[in-house]
Amino acid sequence: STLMVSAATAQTSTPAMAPDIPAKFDTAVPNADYVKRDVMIPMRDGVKLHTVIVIPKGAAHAPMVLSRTPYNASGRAQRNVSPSVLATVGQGDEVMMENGYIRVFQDVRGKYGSEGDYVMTRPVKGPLNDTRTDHTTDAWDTIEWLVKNVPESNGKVGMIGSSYEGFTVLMALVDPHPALKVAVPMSPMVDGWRGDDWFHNGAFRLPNLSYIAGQTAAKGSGKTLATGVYDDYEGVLRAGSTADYSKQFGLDQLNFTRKLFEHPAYDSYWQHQALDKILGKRQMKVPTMTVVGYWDQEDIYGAHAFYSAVEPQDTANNKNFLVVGPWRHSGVNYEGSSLGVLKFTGDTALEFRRDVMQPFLDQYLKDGAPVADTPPVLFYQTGVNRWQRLPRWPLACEQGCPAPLKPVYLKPGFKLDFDAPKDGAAYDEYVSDPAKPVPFVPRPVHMNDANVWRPWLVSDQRGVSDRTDVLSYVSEPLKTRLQIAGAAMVNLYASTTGSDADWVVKLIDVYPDEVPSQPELGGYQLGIAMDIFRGRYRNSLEHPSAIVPNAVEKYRFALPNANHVFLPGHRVMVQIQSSWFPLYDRNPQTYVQNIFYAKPADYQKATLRVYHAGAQSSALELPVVENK
Ligand code: PG9
Repeated sequence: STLMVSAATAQTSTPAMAPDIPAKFDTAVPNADYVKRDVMIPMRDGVKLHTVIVIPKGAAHAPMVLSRTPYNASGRAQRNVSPSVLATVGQGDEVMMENGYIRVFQDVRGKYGSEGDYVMTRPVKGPLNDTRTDHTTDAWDTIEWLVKNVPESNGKVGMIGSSYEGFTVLMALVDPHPALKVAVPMSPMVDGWRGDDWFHNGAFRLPNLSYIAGQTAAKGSGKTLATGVYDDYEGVLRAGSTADYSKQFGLDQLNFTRKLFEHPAYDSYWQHQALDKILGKRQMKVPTMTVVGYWDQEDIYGAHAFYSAVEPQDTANNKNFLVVGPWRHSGVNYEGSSLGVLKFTGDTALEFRRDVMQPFLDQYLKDGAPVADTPPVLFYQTGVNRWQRLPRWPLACEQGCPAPLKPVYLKPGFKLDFDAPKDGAAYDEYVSDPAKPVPFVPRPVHMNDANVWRPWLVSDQRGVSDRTDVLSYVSEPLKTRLQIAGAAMVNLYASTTGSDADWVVKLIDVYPDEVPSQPELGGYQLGIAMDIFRGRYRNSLEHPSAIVPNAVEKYRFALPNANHVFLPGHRVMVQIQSSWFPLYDRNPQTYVQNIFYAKPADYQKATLRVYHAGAQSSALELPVVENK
C-alpha cells in the first residue's frame, strides 16, 4: 500500500534514531525586506565578539548604527520573527530603519555569543584595568572592522544605546574611531556610586542583587532568585543585612557582589571608573546627544553629570546636546504618551525619535543630509507638558547660571515658604525604626513587577505622607506659577540619637483637591525630585564618619534635575524620612564599619530632629526661574 512505501522510503533516507536537533538551524524568512549577518569580529587581543548586522535589502551607501550590549545581540536584533525589518528591530529603531539605516548589535566580551571574560561595566584601561582592552578599544576595533567589511555602508558609524548600552556608547568616546561620527547615549550608567544603578549617595540599591544574578551567574541569561516571598519588603526585612540576604541565594560567591561589598564608600574603585570624570578630561570629538528620562528610576544621574562635565569644552555649542523627556528608564525607546497616572501631549518618545534624533543622526551619518535644527537642550517641561528648546542647562544653580538658587524654608507647623522662620518650635522630630522602614511604594512590594518598578517615581506620595516617621512640609496653594529649572539643593540641619542616619528628601507637587478633567489626580502628591543621602558621608564621600549623637549637623546634597511648573492652586511639599525600603538597604542607625555586614543588634530605633530656626533653618534651595 502507499503507506508502506512511504514508511520504507523514510527509513532509508533518515534513520529513525537520527538526532532531531541539529547543531544550528534557522528557519528561512521568506520575502524578508532585510538580510541579517551573524559575524565574529576579532579584537586586537584575538578575542572575537559576536555581532549581528541587520541590513535593509538593496541598501547602498547606508549609515551604520551600532549598539554594544550585555543583553543578547541576537535578541536585540529580533523583536519579532518577521519578514519586516521594522518588526525585527526594536520599537526605538523603527524610524532609523525607515530611513534606510544598517543596524548593528554586538555582544560585549564574555556575554552571550562573544568570547572573552565578562567584567561588569568593565573599567577603562588604567588603575582598575591592567589589560590591553576595554570598551573603548573594543568599540574602536569593531568600527574599524565594520567600515571595511560591510560593503552596503557609507563608512560612517553612529553609536546609540540606553543604560548599560549607553555606558558602552560613552566608553567609545574616550578614544573614538574616526569613523564614529555621532553618539546618542541614553540614560547612560556613568557613576554607579553617586546616583546611578548601584548606590545613590552611598545608600545601596537592593534590586541590584537580582540584576547581578541575572547578569553574572552565567554567560548567557543568568539566574533568577528563588525568593519564595511575593512581598520583597517582607523577604528582605526578614533576612537582616544585605550580606545576609545575599548569602541565602549564594550571591556572596559572585565576584561583582564581592566588589560592591568591599567598596561601600566613594573610594578610588568608584572614582576611577566615573565616566563624567574621565570624559571631562578628554577632548570632545564626536557630536553627542545625551538623552535621559525625567523620572528615570535607574540612571537619573549620569546623563546630567556627563553633560555638565563636558559642556565647558563645547564653546562653539555644536557638540554637546541634552534631551530630557517625560519618561521612565529607557522610556525613550517605547511609547511615550503616559507614565503611570500622568498623560502627556501625544507620544513624546516617538516625537523625539522622529523629529529630533533622526535629523541629528542624518546630519552626521547620511551623505548630503541637511544640518538639523537641534537645540543645545531640549527639555520636556512638566506641569505644563510642553517641549522646551533651551540654550543651556541648568537655568538656575549655585554659581554660574543666569539665576541663583532660592531657598524655600521648612517652618514650624509643617509649613513651607520663601520667608525664613522667625519664631515657633525649633525642630520637628520622628522616630525611625529599622524594623518598620518606610516602603518606597505601597506594600506588597514585588520588585520584579514591571508595572510597579517602571513608573514608581511618579507614584502618589500620599501613600506615606501621614506616617509618623515621615515629615511633610507644605506651602499654601500657589497664587502664581512657580517655575524651576535645575537641581534643587538640600540644606538640612538635623540631629539623631543614633550615630548614623539616612536622609530621604522629596520635592513634591501637590495637586489641587479637585482636578475636574482627571479626577484621580485630585490631591495627588507627585514626586518632582527625590533622593537619598547616607549621613555617614556628610563630610566626605570617601571617608565616612560617625554622626555625633544629638549634635545638629548639616546635610547638603543635590536632588535630581527638574524642569517643572507648579501651577496656581497647586502646593509645594517637602517630605523627609529616613528609609526607603526595599529599594535602598536599611541604615542600622548605629555606626558600623560596613553597613553591608551590619549585625541584627546594630539596627536600632532613633529619634531624628529636623531644625527650622535661626542659623539652623533647614531649606530646599530651589532653581527658581522667572516665569514667562
Ligand atoms: N540600569 C541597568 C544597568 C546599567 C548598568 C549597570 C547595571 C544595570 C540597565 O538598564 O542596563
